[in-house]
Amino acid sequence: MRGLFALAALFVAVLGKETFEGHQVLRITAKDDVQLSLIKDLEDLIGLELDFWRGVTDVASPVDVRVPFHSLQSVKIYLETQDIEYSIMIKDLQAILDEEQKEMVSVPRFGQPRNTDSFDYASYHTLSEIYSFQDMLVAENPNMVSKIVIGQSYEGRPLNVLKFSTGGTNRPAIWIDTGIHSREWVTQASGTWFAKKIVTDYGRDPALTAILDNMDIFLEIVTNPDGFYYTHNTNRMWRKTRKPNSGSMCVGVDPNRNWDAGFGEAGASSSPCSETYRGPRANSESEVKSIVDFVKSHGNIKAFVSIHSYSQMLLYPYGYTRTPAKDEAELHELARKAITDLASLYGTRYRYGSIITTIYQASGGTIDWTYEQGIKYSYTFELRDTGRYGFILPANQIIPTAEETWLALMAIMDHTFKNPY
Ligand code: BHK
Ligand code: ZN
Repeated sequence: MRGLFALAALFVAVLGKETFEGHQVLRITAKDDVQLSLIKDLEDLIGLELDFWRGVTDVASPVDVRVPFHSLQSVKIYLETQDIEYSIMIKDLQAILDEEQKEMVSVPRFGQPRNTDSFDYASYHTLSEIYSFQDMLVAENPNMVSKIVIGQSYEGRPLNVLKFSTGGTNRPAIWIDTGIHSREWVTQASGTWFAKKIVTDYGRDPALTAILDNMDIFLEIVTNPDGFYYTHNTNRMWRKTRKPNSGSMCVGVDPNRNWDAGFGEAGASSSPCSETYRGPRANSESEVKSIVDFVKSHGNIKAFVSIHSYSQMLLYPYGYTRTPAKDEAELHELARKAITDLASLYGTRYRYGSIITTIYQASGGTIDWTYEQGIKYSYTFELRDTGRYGFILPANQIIPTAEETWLALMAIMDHTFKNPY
């Protein structure tokens, strides 16, 4: 059996894309703590090759898990035997991936866009398309936008950050990143839309104009380019970095467990094959270390927003400890305001709170580190949806998602601007 999978992996490596035919995404709901720990036990059965899209939390929140075809029978029998409730969220993953692929190639486009006005914001794009989008935006707005290369990925790709600035030196700044988990495609797509929104609204929207007249915005759209390239060309469900792990066949580190805040404590895995592998040491991933170096050398970042999908949540520190952040009251109130603004557009409902109380314990996470660096307004978004499509959000939801998220971002940026510290 082992040999068969190794052979399958080899074929993928030689011939191209991994397929997900017959894979299902199950939503499992525990009715008590006994059932919850039975579900947790599934995480350790490596041979099943389960992929937890929404991890195990508490009895109140369901678990979403991608089950490969070869494990479906065993998993369903396991659940049914223990009388654990589940439903099928996605009955054939490959079918919706085919749909996604069809949209990417069939949407009428007038060749390659020559400028950012003709760029198709309502479609998903490849890495090279996003890289050329960034260069076009810089070329079109030389007085406001510049591209900073903060480092390179493990495979040697540039880690590009767009800087939006109307002048000054080392102004207080807002950081936004998308796509640190490569498969969360609606985030990179939203990041692209935000970039265009900033240059469009400056001079038109008084609130954004005031912010940009006093602060800089840094936006890293493709925070994990190796993973992103891999999601397009080899495995759509790739989450981690692409650095090999010594002593293991499994590749990659979870870049949201690799930061130096509670690193190595509960809430991350020490196994290289896990989707939440923390890495050999804090900052072992250059995609993480490059941001760490940038944040430290900048020294004047006042808000840090790291954007993921899916689940519809707005989260603040901490993830690794139950000790409340000292600014919890203010962070909570601002989150409430941000999600209220977000919901005003299309009625999309978000939950909000600290990471550990709202999702689960997670150590080595981005915003725990930024918060401990003194960046008070540290937030993580989990964008649409709540699981109907999960990471494969249809492209016709990109713009609505970006638009509503922008309202929440504006709330956070505006508060940061009006509450200097
Ligand atoms: C968010 C912020 C900090 C720590 C964890 C999380 C939840 C996030 C994760 O890293 O496990 C869930 C996720 O990727 C889906 O976006
Ligand atoms: Zn994520």
